[in-house]
Amino acid sequence: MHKFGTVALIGPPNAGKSTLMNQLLGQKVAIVSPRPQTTRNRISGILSTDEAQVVFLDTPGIHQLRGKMNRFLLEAAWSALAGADVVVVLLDASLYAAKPYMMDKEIKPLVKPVAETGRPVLVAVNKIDRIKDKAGMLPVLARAAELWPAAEFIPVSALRGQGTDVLLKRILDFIPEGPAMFPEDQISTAPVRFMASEIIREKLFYTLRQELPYTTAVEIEAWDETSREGMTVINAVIYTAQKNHKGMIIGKQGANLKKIGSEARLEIAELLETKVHLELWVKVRDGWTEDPGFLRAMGLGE
Ligand SMILES: Nc1nc2c(ncn2[C@@H]2O[C@H](COP(=O)(O)OP(=O)(O)OP(=O)(O)O)[C@@H](O)[C@H]2O)c(=O)[nH]1
Ligand SMILES: [Mg+2]
Repeated sequence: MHKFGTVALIGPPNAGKSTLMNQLLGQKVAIVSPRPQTTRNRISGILSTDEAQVVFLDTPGIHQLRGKMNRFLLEAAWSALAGADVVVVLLDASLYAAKPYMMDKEIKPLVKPVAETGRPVLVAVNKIDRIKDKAGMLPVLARAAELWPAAEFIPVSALRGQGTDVLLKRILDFIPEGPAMFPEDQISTAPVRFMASEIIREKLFYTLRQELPYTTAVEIEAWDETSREGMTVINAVIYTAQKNHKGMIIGKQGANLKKIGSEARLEIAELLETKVHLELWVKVRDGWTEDPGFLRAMGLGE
């Protein structure tokens, strides 16, 4: 018997959704950063084994922020619930152990929309590796069970891979019978160009301070595999919504751009399994985070 199904990964920002997807796939598909609102799209990751093919949908974190881009992010997140066979909710247990008052605020907005899917709910209580005193988990689990009586709770460390085998086994229990829909070696439905732009965006999160990454979007302008033997030449534009951010993004004597470019180039080369020449440009696009046309052009929003 072979199984096929879809799993929505949903949860508050920074809970570890993208980390969990990468861990379950054993390969990096989704970008990860220590800062909230890293993921901006619904991104698929495909796990193929002899017994099953499972499509995971990583999503932007559910938050209460305003603005057009944030509305598009929420739409992308909620849209993953439609058609999912199982919903996996990620929670950051280490955050709640330290700040119990965050729990109600972050969990309550999730319960009703998830319940309305009528699908089984597995709650992955994540980042347990960060909780030194395991007794600190008990009040977190108790309150989570009160807020979400219908859910099943599974402690995990998405980063270290603790408990993720138990989670995967439980997910598979709910995946229906069906043939594989994708070739065995296909890891995502996202095009490589998108993945390259995401890698650049990830490096922005690691290199730039404060709100700078949040004003940026990345567009691949040129992708040339033929002009130079054994090399893919990529031109990418980093858009910023604010004029005064351009210089800060580039950095002193281009230091930031150089760092972002060289880190991204290495990782894109690994993804493409070829040499890569990457050129980055920074352009100002006033207020793009409020411009629906531009947001759609960037793949944000349907
Ligand atoms: N210690 C520890 N850190 C983790 C774990 N899972 C995720 N992290 C870290 O938490 C941060 C956020 O992880 P992401 O996977 O980007 O979180 P996300 O839920 O996808 O965040 P958004 O896309 O912003 O909604 C990163 O610094 C991860 O390395 C874990 O199990 N243990
Ligand atoms: Mg993410």
